[in-house]
Amino acid sequence: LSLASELASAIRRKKLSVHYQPVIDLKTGDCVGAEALVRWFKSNGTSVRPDIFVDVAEETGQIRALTDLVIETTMRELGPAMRRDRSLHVAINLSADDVSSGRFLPILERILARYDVLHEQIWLEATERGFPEMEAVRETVAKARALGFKIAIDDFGTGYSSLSYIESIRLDALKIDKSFIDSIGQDLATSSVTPHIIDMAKSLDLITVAEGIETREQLNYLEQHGVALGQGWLFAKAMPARDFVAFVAAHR
Ligand code: G
Ligand code: G
Ligand code: MN
Ligand code: NA
Repeated sequence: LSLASELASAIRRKKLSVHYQPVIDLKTGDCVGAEALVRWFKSNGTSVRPDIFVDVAEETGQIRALTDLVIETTMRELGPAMRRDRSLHVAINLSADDVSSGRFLPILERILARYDVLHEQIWLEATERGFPEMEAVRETVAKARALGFKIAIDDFGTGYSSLSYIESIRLDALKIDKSFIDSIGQDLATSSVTPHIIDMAKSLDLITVAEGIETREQLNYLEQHGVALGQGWLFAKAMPARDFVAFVAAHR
């Protein structure tokens, strides 16, 4: 059986899981939200890496169904906690196809209403590469923001977007790619770029989120440079919903 057809069957039978990585307020240490990360645990005990099967989904026309399943699972699992705590957000990763078609929006709207989650509690993440310079992207982003969703640009600094293009789209948050966080305190090619990436985000007046924080030194640097939020193994790896809800309760 090919990976593509196994994936089709897993999506159809709703056999994909979602894990949630805590997003931390770097000043207070509070958990303010999560990033939803899709997982595929097969019944034979093995698992497939998301970067592999998300690519397969994109190449074989299954990404729409995957995105829908992630949205539905996330709202079912985190909806009750998000209703109790309106300051809690969850970030959903979108593919380029989702962003340019905007097709997920009505589905997301319907599911939100069902679970009584507010638009502002949902962040939509798209990578810089998912933001081709297209009118359709601009339209989807504008429509989503008008509805109250927050838009975050993922893996910031790794794409080829010009600053003027980024500036021309109204966004809410910018997620600084892990490669820049890795370079903090190291002698790497990206080390000298990191403070500029942070300054750029601040000058654009966006919420800054640092990805992949693994050390206390990185945390201190980011906090001192005014980065608002962060995720990484220093705090927690992505975890099942039940564990995430307990994590939030312990970190508020
Ligand atoms: O934990 P990590 O290995 O989860 O994720 C690997 C890659 O897969 C990352 O680039 C991440 O953005 C992407 N990814 C994880 N979950 C989703 C999802 O639900 N949808 C899409 N489109 N990408 C995802
Ligand atoms: O591309 P995106 O940023 O959506 O993907 C997030 C990816 O980063 C996921 O694969 C997630 O598991 C991974 N990740 C999150 N925090 C850390 C970290 O501190 N260290 C490492 N190595 N990976 C991380
Ligand atoms: Mn992401
Ligand atoms: Na990222």
